Amino acid sequence: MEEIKQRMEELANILEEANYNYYVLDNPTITDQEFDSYLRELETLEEKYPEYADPNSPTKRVGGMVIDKFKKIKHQIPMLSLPDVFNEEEIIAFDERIRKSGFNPEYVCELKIDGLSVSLHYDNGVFITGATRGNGVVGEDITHNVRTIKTVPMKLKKDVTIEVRGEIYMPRETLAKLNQEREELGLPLLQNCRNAAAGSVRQLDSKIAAKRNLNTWIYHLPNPEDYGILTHWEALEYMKSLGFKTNPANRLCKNIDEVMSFIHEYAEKRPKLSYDIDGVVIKVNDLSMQKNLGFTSKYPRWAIAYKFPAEEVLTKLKDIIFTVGRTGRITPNAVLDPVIVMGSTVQRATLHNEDYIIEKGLKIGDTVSIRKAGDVIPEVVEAKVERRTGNETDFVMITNCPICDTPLEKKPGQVDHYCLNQNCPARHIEGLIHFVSRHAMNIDGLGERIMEDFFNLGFIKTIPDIYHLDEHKEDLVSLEGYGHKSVENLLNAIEDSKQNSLERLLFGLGIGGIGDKTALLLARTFKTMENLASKTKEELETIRDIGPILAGNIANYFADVDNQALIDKLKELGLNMTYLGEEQKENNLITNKRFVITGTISFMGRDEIEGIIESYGGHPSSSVSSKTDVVIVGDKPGSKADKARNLGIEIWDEEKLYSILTDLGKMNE
Ligand code: 1X8
Repeated sequence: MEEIKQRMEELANILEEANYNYYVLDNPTITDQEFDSYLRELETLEEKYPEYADPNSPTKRVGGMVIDKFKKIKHQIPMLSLPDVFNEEEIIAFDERIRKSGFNPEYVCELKIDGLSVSLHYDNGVFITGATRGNGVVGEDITHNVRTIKTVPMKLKKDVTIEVRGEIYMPRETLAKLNQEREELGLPLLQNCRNAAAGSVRQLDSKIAAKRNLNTWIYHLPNPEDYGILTHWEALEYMKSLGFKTNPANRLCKNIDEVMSFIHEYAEKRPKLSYDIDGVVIKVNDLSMQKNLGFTSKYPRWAIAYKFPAEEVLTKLKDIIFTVGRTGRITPNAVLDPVIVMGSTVQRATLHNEDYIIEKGLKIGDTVSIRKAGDVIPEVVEAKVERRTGNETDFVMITNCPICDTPLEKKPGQVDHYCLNQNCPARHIEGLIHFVSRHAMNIDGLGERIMEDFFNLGFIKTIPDIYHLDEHKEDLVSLEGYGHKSVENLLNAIEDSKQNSLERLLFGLGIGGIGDKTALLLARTFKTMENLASKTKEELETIRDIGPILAGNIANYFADVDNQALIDKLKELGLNMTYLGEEQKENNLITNKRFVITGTISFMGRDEIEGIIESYGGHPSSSVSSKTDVVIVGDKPGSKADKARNLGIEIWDEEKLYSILTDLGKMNE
């Protein structure tokens, strides 16, 4: 037996070493076949002798561990953030401030990785936990996912007890591939590497993180004095010697001029790196100097993060189109040849107003430079006049509303043009957003932002337009963040919404004072739209909970010819106008079953879970009895869990609930 245990340890060591050589040093020492054969041997032994299986075994790198919630981990030393600086003057000022304290510092320059910070703990060289930064004081235990990251050693090269910190990131290429897959599956695309990495480590099931090709750069040793270390550079070397992946770009700089050269060098190299960075971190090298400089209430005084200016890229200004806001304000928008800025595709940018365009001297057909302000909202920086061919056309401000053709007005001293027509359909946007919202027609994929976009693009101007969206299928597919599959899903969701029960449509119409509860009451009482529309104010008032004001609103709504025309149109389009009783979505695990939830569910609020159960025709209830079909047990469950067990009632733990909700498409990521 001892021999078997020894062989298992030996195999684990061989595999861990091979893994280190391959992933950290980028220098394979054994063939894939050899690796696989050792791995299989170890897997077989672990199956046979589970008592010897190590939770940190190389076999666990593929994931498989599922947790039911994220435990909190308190950081022994808070994980601080760094003060950001945005220009060279501020870097010089940082250096001068330190010199004024009587120091002549060396600096370490490092790349600022766009990922998420992580703290790793080892006990006698053995990996124990991985935690996110969280709020800096308390983070989340992501140990199960960290184990799947190949560059995180499970066993250090020395048997030290240590904490190190660094960044988990997703390589750019991995994000691109992942988004390609998501596009094919009709899932929303991930916006950048940082969100993708953060989303990956916040998975309960480690199989997902294992597939995300996450990687690490380790850059901080919180307790250097415990290891006799005197400079940050030594700390980096030490962590490297233990088997951590430290960034080869790190550089020891003798003075601030060398710091500037580093910054210039990496501003150049940035686009060619295989991962996203958003700046350079500059740290005082000498640890006693660091100690002397100390901290402000929020930040260390011995380090800063220089943030690169937003990346600028060139593209073509194909057109300028105008949108009308809720207040009637007109906004010109640049229509651009799609281009990738900071990892996401840009094809629209706001041009604010007429003056802004005139000031920048933009012509349609110009080559323009684009950047993301605050790295999120794209903006046009300038026209590249030297690239003009003579085929550009002058910009001309419109004089009439692009939606209703009313002449635009511009008040003296103001820059904005307005459409002041109270009945301009542009103002209907709020009503449209309400119509598709969750408690109304509940059309998945038509969120507020998207409705505004579709409105501005002219695809949806009135409620019936929603049901004609399929006519814009080709345009939709070409939009940012959309693929064939997601457009397909959206159009299906719209089509499906035609079958909604009457109360959803009633609520969606936005009749004054009619909330979702009243809409349900009306639908239950009158059964059909026609019947409801035929009632007088007096007749409506006889219903319990319907007062004179509501009754008046309803009667007036149906007396209006425009509203009558709208309802006729919707009927023609095939929208259901009758009360269907219980919602019609079905799922054999939920429909017609009685549920009780006890304890806290870590990933979703109780209301939301109950809402989903109801939407599938299940019945949430608060007390367990022999009639209860399923008890969902979260953290700190009450006596209900025991009662359920005694009664032999089916129990779903968080993991089971999570997987069912995932199957129903109710979990993001
Ligand atoms: C954040 C980061 C640091 C480093 C790299 N990337 C980051 N995102 C580094 O020191 N090399 S330090 C840091 C922080 O202290 N908040």
